[in-house]
Amino acid sequence: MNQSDLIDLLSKIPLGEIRYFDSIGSTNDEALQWANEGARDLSLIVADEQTLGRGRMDRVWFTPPGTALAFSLILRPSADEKPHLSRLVGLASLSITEALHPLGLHPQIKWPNDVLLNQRKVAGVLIELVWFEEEVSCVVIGIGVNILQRAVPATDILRFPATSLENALGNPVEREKVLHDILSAFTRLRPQLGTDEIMNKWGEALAYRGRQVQVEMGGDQTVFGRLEGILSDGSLRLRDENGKSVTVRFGDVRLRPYA
Ligand code: BT5
Repeated sequence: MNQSDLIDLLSKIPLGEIRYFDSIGSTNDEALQWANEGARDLSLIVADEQTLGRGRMDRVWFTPPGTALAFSLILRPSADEKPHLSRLVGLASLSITEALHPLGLHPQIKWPNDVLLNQRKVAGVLIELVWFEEEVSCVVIGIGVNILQRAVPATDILRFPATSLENALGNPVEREKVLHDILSAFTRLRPQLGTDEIMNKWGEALAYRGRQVQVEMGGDQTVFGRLEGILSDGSLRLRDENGKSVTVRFGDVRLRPYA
């Protein structure tokens, strides 16, 4: 990968500026800084390796060189998009699932931010906001996808089983094509952010729908229930054992199948 090949590869997608790094701390950190310096809408940072890749709550995201996709997209949301920013994690996850369908794969979204193949995590999304006074001025959407099996960390550091596209397909896939297809899906889906259509797609792609799950809420609170779907703000809807509807909002949450 290099900057000029990336520019050629992505030339048909209406992106902002593109920056490529052989190695970086975290593409999200670089994107947050660039956003503050005035990056254009849909500017993109791609790295071959991350030495300080992050997940939610500053957890480590492993990105060894030559094995994975690690990139961040900077969005300057329009006034129409601003009421729906909590849906962006769904939009980003759906962009990944849509890019994997043509490979014959059947990915699912483990709410809130993981993409699974065969019940294992193949990709993660990290959304971070940049505020200007009382308003969000930019959103950074970080996406990591395990392309080769060498991208998958050792099991002892994993909170959930992980896999790669190489493992799911039985052969390596060209990561540039996956990057192209995710970004192309994202720009195609973005105009649907405020619509029911995107919520329906998100709901249909959910892992564990109709199944009993447990959600660890950070601290020591755990909620159990049947996973029913997603609310219009992207919260998760469960039905508990007493038939009561329970809403789980974003935060330090950890979803697991239970029975
Ligand atoms: C995520 O967090 O899944 C969000 C990951 C976002 C990574 C992208 S890469 C580009 C951009 N720049 C960044 O610095 N980050 C974004 P979370 O749900 O909190 O999951 C984190 C957990 O996933 C860790 O605690 C590990 O257990 C596990 N993990 C780490 N590396 C992994 C990998 N390569 N594949 C699968 N699981 C991994």
